[in-house]
Amino acid sequence: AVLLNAIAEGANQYPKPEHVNYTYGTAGFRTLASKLPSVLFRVALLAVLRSKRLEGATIGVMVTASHNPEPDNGVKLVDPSGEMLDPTWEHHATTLANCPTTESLLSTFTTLVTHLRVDLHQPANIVYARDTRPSGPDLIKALEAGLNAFGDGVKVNSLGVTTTPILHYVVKATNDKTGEYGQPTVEGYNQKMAKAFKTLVGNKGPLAPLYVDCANGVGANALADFTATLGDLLPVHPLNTATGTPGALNHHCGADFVKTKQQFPPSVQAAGFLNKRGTRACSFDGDADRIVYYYLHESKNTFRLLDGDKIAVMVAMFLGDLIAKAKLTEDEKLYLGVVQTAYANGSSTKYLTSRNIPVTCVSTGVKHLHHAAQRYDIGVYFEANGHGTVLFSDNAIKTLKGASPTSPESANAIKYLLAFSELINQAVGDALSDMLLVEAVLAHRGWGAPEWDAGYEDLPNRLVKVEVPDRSIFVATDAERKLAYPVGLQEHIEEAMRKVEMGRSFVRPSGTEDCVRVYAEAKSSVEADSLAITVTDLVK
Ligand code: 16G
Ligand code: ZN
Repeated sequence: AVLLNAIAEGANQYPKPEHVNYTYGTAGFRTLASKLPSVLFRVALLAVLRSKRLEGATIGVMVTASHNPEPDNGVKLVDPSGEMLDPTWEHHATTLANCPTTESLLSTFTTLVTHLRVDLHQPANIVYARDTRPSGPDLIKALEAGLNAFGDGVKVNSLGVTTTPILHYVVKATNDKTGEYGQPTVEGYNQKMAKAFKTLVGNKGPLAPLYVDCANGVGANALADFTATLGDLLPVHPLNTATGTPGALNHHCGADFVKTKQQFPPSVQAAGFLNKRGTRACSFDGDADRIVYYYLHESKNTFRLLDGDKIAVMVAMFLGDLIAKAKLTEDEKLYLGVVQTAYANGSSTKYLTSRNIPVTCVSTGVKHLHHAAQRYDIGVYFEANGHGTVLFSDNAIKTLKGASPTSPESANAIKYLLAFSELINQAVGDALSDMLLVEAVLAHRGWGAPEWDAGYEDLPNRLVKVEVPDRSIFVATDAERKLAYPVGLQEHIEEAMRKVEMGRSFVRPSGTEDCVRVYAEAKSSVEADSLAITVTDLVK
């Protein structure tokens, strides 16, 4: 009763706006920041319930809207292992967020406690953070109001302003009672990565300078902290670091801009360093969980994108070579595979499968990729948009630690594989950690951007956003590569595909916006365009 009174008091200060319907989707709750205070208050309640349900395991709460424009914001929950919230709980988040009144919130809360068998006497631990958005502080206050309703029943740890992947790291490290994953702090994160990076490339430095577009977001802070820890092994030149400038966040910069526009951020181009052969730059997104690379093609003088697919292919090939060099015995054999979505460029999939690297295709959204990657000993997953990581199974780590090297080469390969497992964020895609992963592989291969790019040529492709009256009539199947509904549409899409050389197209309802997306690729740019237009017309 004391608790319910406290919740009621708080809830009254954060009433749900009328006529708004919230959904906890692939990216948590995400919308205009002004619509979110009540959601934050209620998310706090759910986070505490989840932590208590899991006997006090630490749950994370991240306040961010990633690559969205600055007026947006969002919130998502992180499970104890550092992964996204258990999908069966997403629905409870939606239910709480949509209770129209304080009374209905209280009764829903009480029902959830019973239904989810939560013992309110259990401890609860919550760690939270936000990105640099101006709406962040007020939303954090709403979150804290929800947490405070439990009084001493919950312990909180605020990380202040930090990246999404650092929050995931801290959650995972806090819950790892062995302490092996690393110290559960921002410093612990930086030290762990710096140490692994030095093991991998310490004798190859200083590396070629790297230009990093921080999207005017929180990645700028994380990058500065990390480079201070690392020293001058990797000369980093940060760009777009104006986290305090209103309107600057993600504006004409950042990973999403580069990937969707397929062009340089004007600010990066203006900096003028791209003309030097092989000079590579990369862009983080607004919360630094995505990264893409790019460079200027020397003779053609054109923009060349090195996206999530290019990263996945280079990394998988390199780790595959290391596994071969490790000369593990038959019993110790490690299976490596790549997980992609339907958005992966057809050329990348073909490149991998023709080199006997197994590829799994899953639906869009990190949780699907993450779970599929867990089925390999070493699972490389990347979305084309630059979100991804590499997962090392417990078996892989145990095997590598226990392996007896047969030569100096195999000893080195084993050492490097273990260092990669430390360098790579095992919880979630992480722009900073992925950047170091790419840099380490390039340094080992002795490659610049053009050599990395040379592996395969992307098929020209188009992504079209189509506004439709009701996107719920579009139901995708087969890892979103086909449409099950509306009945008959898939046949027409396939007919259009057959008309262009190497044509591939699919349609799926967006999980984050009120639209459907049409993807088309083909042998030539003209054919990709025409396929995209035909399929868009079919959908309208
Ligand atoms: C979310 C997903 C991202 C995916 C995107 C697709 C997470 C953390 N994020 O941002 O992985 O690429 O949605 O958006 O899962 P769409 O459904 O609007 O195409
Ligand atoms: Zn992001």
